[in-house]
Amino acid sequence: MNGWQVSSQISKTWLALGGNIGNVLHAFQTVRKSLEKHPSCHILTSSLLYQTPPMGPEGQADYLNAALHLETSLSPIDLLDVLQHLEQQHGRVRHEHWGARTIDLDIIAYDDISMDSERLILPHQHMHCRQFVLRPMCDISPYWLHPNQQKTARELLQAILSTGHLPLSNGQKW
Ligand code: A4P
Ligand code: MG
Repeated sequence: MNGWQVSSQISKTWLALGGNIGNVLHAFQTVRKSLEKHPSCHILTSSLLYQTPPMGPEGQADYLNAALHLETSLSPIDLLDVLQHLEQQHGRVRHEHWGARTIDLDIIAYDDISMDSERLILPHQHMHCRQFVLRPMCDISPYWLHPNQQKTARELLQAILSTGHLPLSNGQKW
């Protein structure tokens, strides 16, 4: 039995990975390996990897986006600390809001918790209107139910596509 399984409560969480500077694929793979090795995390599934048009300031390169489904015994805030530490290791410098970045690690959701604190908003406050989050989320948990919107990931993605947004190109394994 792994160490992580004997600790207190195991929760399910979904993470969004994004980035558009440097070797983003390598950064994603390194982050996934670090989470695999973390004693309090266990990766259940990885989404496919998507190349996505940038949202935010003009002139940015395309992004890569993906999502991970994890079991964890970390609390939401402790998980955020782990993710922010991984962002730092990958040279993440926070400057322009929605600007280019090496890697952005967001918690899409944690169990069916709905919270709004200074450091953490769950589910992620914009996840329900972003194809680059919902498309990978649909690979791993299409029937995940947004606790506030009362719609599944698949329904939220369908709602975006029905407004005329072009679907993303097919994803690939990573
Ligand atoms: N924070 C609150 N809730 C959360 C959460 N659920 N997960 C706080 C993670 N962090 C959360 O984030 C600012 C603060 O949000 C954190 O300190 C944390 O306490 P940040 O990553 O430092 O700053 P940011 O990047 O300006 O904000 P954010 O919200 O992460 O950026 P977004 O909204 O994710 O947008 N285009 C494409 N195609 N693909 C992308 O992935 N990403 C962005 C970034 C812009 N355009 C993109 C993409
Ligand atoms: Mg972020």
